[in-house]
Amino acid sequence: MEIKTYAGIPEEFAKLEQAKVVLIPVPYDGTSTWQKGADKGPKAFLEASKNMELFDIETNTEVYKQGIYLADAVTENASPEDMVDAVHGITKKFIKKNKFVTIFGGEHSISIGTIRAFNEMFPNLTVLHIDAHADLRKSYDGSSCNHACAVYEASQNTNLIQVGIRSMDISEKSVIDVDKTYFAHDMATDDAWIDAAVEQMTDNVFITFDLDAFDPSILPSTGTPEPGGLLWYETLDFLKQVFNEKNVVGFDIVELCPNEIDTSSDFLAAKLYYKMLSYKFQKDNMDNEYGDTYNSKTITTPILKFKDEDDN
Ligand SMILES: [Mn+2]
Repeated sequence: MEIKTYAGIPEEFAKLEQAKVVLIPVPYDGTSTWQKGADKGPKAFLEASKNMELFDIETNTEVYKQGIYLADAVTENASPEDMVDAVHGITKKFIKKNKFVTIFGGEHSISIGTIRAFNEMFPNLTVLHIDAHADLRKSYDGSSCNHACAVYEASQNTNLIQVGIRSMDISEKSVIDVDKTYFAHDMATDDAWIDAAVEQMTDNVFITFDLDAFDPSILPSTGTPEPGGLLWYETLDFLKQVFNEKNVVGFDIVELCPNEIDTSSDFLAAKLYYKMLSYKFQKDNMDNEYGDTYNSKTITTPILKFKDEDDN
């Protein structure tokens, strides 16, 4: 990838040693079933980010000054399983460096690796899954590392909360926990879901954000668009509350499937990513306890600092 820094930020804010945030691109599209092109997502996202203004009005911050390191893209694609292993390994490596780790896909199967890494490193993990689709199949098309299986593993060994769901297979009914699922048709008529969902979260929260959760009217460039999705400000209101009340330990954003005619979806994805960082670091001064690594007092778990080891 010829793009050297996230959003074209000056190199002084993009060095690994000083950066609190790591961004790992995963241009993978091995298992998508309908429109191909999620492998081009990271490049379109990074291009759009370069054209974004970097002062966030709402939080009155310039979060890029916390430092954002753009990692080498994960290009392993020999098999879905190999890709998941590679994503898992690299994600864990950067968590152990005490960075706030973020991942941009690629299709949703990459999250099997990201979630596995976060779940191994943070106790009592909540996975907040924002998506149009339930993604709860145990296996699909001969693999448990298919995009249709993105959160099956999380459903078995994390506190999984699903938001925005409006499409699923009947076979997933035996897996889905309806008490922790917020269906789009209910969300459309009552905003009590925001408080209810936050209430169900443990302190450590990993967010996996499938962009098809958004309504196709504001985000058409995704592999499997579904009508009736989230709009911009309700999404931000929800995320703001999650970041304010919980210890968000990392996030991924997946399923941007760009096209050359309309780049507005790429910009939405770029802005969403930056907003999430702005909320995360809103209360951080430039020189407080974060230092040059993500090793925050806000981690209220027994793990205060990970040893920087190269093993997985
Ligand atoms: Mn989806």
